[in-house]
Amino acid sequence: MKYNAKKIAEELLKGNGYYVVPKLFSKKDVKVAREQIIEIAKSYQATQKIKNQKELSVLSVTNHVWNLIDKHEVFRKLVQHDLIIEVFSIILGNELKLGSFAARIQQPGDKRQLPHLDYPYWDMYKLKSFPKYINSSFAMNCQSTIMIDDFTLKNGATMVGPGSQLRGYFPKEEEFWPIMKQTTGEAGSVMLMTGLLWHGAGDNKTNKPRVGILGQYLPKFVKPMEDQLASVDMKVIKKCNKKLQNLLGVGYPYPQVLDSTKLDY
Ligand SMILES: O=C(O)CCC(=O)C(=O)O
Repeated sequence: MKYNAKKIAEELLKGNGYYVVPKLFSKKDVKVAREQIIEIAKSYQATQKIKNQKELSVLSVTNHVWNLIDKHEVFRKLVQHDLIIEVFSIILGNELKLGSFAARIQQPGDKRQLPHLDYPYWDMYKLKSFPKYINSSFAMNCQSTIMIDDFTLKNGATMVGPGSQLRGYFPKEEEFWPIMKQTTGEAGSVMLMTGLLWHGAGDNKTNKPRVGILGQYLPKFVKPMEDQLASVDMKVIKKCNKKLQNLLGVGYPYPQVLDSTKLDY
């Protein structure tokens, strides 16, 4: 299926604020990704202090597996899908950077999240810590949510507030719940949005974990949330193609020491 990246970008910016691309990723890639995420999440059980033994019966004690780029080649493939990069380059500029690529597991029984914005807007409830007149005139974050399991109304498919990306302020619950919709889809589908869209994971009322991968993409001038160059092994980075190296920030020159008296000759 051929998608029109410009139209999708327009929908994220000026339309409903989100777009679900059905089954963008192959069953094989999704299976490998799921196996990897589960294996890593399970290994956390051994290293984390578990207060409640019952937690051992679910997939893991964690809601996140961070730094996926370092963990397996399948993630290095998923993160740079042409359609995602094309759409997000229109919105963020063609030197966009990866802010984070992490699995998020909505565990059985996990309650819905409060509606929120994503980094760097996530704490915009502290309005004074942001520039005066900050608004939604341009986006400083794009998010991809890759559905590693089917996302359903029962297992906590991501909740969104259609059109809320235009409001430019932190979500108010009384404004979110009346407009809330859930973004369902089969495993391998991806939901695209900007970090300005009011959203959050839904209630997982099933007895199985709901796994997704959250990809955070930023304009080149926003500091990434995960320090890619410090987190991903240099041996892995050297083997990445140019497109992924650029996403990880290889060669991006700032900040740098420009004061010659501080340079080590
Ligand atoms: O897992 C989801 O559906 C959304 C998660 C999310 O919005 C977050 O953790 O910031």
